[in-house]
Amino acid sequence: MNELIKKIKNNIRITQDEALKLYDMDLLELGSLANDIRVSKFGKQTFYNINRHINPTNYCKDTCKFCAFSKHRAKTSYTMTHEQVLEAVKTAHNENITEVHIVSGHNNKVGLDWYMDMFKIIKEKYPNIHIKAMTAAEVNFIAKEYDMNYKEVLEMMIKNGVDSMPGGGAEIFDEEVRREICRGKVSSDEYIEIHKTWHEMGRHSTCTMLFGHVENRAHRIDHMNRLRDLQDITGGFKAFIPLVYQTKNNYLNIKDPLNAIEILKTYAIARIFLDNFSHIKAYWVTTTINLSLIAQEFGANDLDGTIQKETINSSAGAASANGLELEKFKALITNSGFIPVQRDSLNRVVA
Ligand code: V47
Repeated sequence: MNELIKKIKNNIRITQDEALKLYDMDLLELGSLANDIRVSKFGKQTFYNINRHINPTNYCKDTCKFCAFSKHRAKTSYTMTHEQVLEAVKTAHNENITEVHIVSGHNNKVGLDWYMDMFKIIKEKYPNIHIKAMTAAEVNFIAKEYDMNYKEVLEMMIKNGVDSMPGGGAEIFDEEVRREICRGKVSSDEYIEIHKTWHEMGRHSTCTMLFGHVENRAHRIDHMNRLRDLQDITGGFKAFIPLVYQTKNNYLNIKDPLNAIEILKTYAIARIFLDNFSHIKAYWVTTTINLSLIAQEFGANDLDGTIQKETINSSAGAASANGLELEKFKALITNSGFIPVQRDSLNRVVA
């Protein structure tokens, strides 16, 4: 272990085997290594943005076992009209958001225009709001459904006002786990190819990892490794977001959710292993706000945003349905000893 610690302290890239070994390290020792890296990059600054999540439809042709959001589990399906989406953006605009984060089910009933016109209408009305929309899973769905290649879908998104892509749909890249939890949706290679193509078009995205279900530690490291490899090539990822699996209302039926130690170790390892990523996000929605604040000491430098409304994770048990009030959010960061810094969707500081 001493050699490995020396390597990390000297900022030398670690291997997958070494990353796996870090799980055996004492939590506080591991946290301290990750914190040193965090402090060297950002000091005590913790970044957040003022955003609004919108999930315009839960109708989904796919059935992911971990999902409580889609109509398969929610039983009732809904699809918002463009007017309803616009109304949600209008309310959020009045509260000074800089970003809308839009993720939908794979709805094969509404047509391609429903997706694209939604972005166009928002952009026309609110040109200053950054539209972060269309996960790689949605891009793959549209491409297959309408017989298009990825580049054509991505170009269409840009033409209609999408600025960046969110990281949803990554789950766990290991093919066997993927077959078990989300058979039939975007494959790992396709996820990587879609983000790579997007980056090559000069655009940015974020990436995620859903953990704490049937995967093991090695699967998590393999997942991060595939992202690190792509980041070496394109540099297009703006953040890595480990999403803690929420146990309620879904088909996975996991009896033992992860404990805080395993979650914090995963954040710390992400900070150390992903040496080519700037922002490691402790998405408070799935981590809980209390643990997110602690994760600031374990390598995380970003807590996402105020969210305002959230459906995907709150359907599965997260306490995020109505977001967090901005002043309270900032006070929580400050009272935990960090400095809240508002950023935009591309990590630039908002004055
Ligand atoms: O893709 C679904 C995940 C994702 C569950 O890119 C679940 O900045 C936990 O991707 N327990 C959507 N997670 C959310 C997402 C996201 C969130 C915040 C920031 C960003 C970003 C992206 O939520 C889905 C899926 O991976 N999810 N069900 C569940 N039961």
